[in-house]
Amino acid sequence: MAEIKRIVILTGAGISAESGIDTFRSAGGLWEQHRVEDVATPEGFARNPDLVLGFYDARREALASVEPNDAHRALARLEREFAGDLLLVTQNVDDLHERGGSRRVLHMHGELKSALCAACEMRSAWDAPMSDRPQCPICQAPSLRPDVVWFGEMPYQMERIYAALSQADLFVSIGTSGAVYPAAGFVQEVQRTGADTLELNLDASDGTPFFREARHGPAGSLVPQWVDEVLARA
Ligand code: BV8
Repeated sequence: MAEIKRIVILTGAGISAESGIDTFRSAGGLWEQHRVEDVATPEGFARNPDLVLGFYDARREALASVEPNDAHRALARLEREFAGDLLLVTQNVDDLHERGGSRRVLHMHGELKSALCAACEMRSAWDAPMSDRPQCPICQAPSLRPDVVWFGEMPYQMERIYAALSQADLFVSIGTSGAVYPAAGFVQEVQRTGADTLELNLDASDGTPFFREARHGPAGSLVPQWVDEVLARA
């Protein structure tokens, strides 16, 4: 087994499921409770900002009543103890990776605890509702929106992600359905370089066929087990 020196990890809603955060596509999941077009597109925000700000205010508030789980903590341990390069990319807008101890987390779809001002385009750490149209801490305009990437918008730090994928020895996907691009296309990017690929997911995803190895089960047990293996080998 070739020595693993550079790892890129992609996580999705499945890693936070055992913490009590709804995933998107599961039965009763977020996309069953709300139409994607209404709550997660710039057009939906323009049409009905109260609906969208309320949707994200509720998800931001709910963060106070959930805790990171063993999968989040195991990835934080990997960051601390792995001697090689590690890039943790998440599609999640929750803060459970950071509360689990991870220091370097790339939120490619944004964060609930960040506000983006539509007037000055500056970002501010934000942990309060937006439905009452609070002022931007920087320009005072009442034009804050959730700092999340909606459908049709460009995800964050794509150059940095593609650069790391092109250098990776191993790409690991955890708790994602592989249904949303460009994230769902990362495994094929890596396949082209001949690097190794591993999926850790509750069940088969749209991307499973592209992974050299797939382990199916809850992230709370699969991820600590896999991290033990990597650190034992390093
Ligand atoms: C863009 C933030 C231009 C907001 C989100 C190519 C082909 C077709 C379509 C497209 C394409 N390229 C672009 C598109 C359009 C679109 C897209 O992909 N549409 C889909 C529906 C077909 N993409 C976009 O619009 C993107 N922007 O393309 O800009 C561009 C083009 C090229 C390069 C650059 C830019 C922007 C997409 C981002 C939208 N914002 N979230 C918010 O959170 O409200 S997407 C959101 O859904 C998540 O962030 C995530 O990305 C996505 C999927 O969710 P998952 O995290 O995977 O969750 P899901 O519920 O689906 O699955 C959970 C999985 O976990 C399941 O497999 C389950 O089995 C597993 N699981 C459950 N419990 C556990 C578990 N696993 C382990 N343990 C458990 N306990």
